[in-house]
Amino acid sequence: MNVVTPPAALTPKDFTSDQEVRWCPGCGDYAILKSVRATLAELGVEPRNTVFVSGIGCAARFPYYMETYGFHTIHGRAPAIATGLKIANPELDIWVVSGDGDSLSIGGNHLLHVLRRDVDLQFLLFNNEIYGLTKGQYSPTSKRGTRSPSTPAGSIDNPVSAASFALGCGSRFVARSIDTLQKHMPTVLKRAHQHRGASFVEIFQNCIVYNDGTFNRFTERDIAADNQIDVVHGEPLIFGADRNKGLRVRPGSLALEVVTLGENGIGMDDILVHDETDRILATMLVAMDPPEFPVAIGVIYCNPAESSYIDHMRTVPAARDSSQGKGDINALLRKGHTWTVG
Ligand SMILES: Cc1ncc(C[n+]2csc(CCOP(=O)(O)OP(=O)(O)O)c2C)c(N)n1
Repeated sequence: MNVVTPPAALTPKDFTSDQEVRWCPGCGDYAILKSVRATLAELGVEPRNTVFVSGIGCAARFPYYMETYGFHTIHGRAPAIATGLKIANPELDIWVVSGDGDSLSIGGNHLLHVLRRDVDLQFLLFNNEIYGLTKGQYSPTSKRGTRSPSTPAGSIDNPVSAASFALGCGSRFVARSIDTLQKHMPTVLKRAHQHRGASFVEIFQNCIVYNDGTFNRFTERDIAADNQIDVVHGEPLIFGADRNKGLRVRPGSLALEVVTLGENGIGMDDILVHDETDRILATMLVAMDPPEFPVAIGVIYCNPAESSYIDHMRTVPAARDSSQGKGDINALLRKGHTWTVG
């Protein structure tokens, strides 16, 4: 009798390429790389079906470091390449890795379309609020007043919120994590992978050289618990070092407010319960910022659809053939006005 040996489970090392990682020492990208490798091993995905697609930037060096297929493409165009790949081979599991400049500046248009089309892939936006690779110019997510080589007197542009943008594009999966959260990030990445459609994950990533500490207001160890809220579907929106703060809708308004349990008669019944399918709640959660509010991380919005972009694409030729018959490209080219260039 033949005995079939089950394939050995893959480990993060199996997703590690032989390329030397060339990010600055202390860059948040290392922690994200570690988390992604661990997530893929835990998911048990096959490297031969997995593709990492990136544009240009420090974050975009990611595909080199993964023992999977990969494309290091052109600035801001990873969504277009990834869309083409998915259409050509829907079996592929596609992860796009991009920086905030790559995806919201030159690539803003492309990000918009991959999200609204809902192409089945995971889009990871490493947000460090700066251009890292080109030595620290301000980016579309940089805070107003950011001093950089391109804005020595301080930027006068209002920043865009990556997660609000994704919701505005019609993304049906919007989540967030932080580079240093090695336990949290895999849970978010696994949910993103599970979701059919375009999953958008913003990862706050510290650029130690050009924008060090830009997220300290909610990532510093001693204040993190009071300035972050990890939202979990079906669970009350509570946070704080003492787990005694919560979010509720301010009576008589359409706004959120932070309340303290046990104060002014506030009890658990007053606290909102997270519903990840609620788009309006998601819109309010992604807009929160310290010091008034904690920053929301976790799966903020997830609204599954029954069919995917690829399913729809398959129905188009069938509908066309049944109404107009099979096309003939030769006949089409020779139809109507033709001319010969002498
Ligand atoms: C067409 C084009 N324009 C500009 C550049 C220069 N450039 C390279 S990376 C980059 C921005 C990178 O910033 P970001 O996407 O935030 O990624 P990070 O390096 O911070 O990870 C720019 C403007 C380029 N390579 N190609």
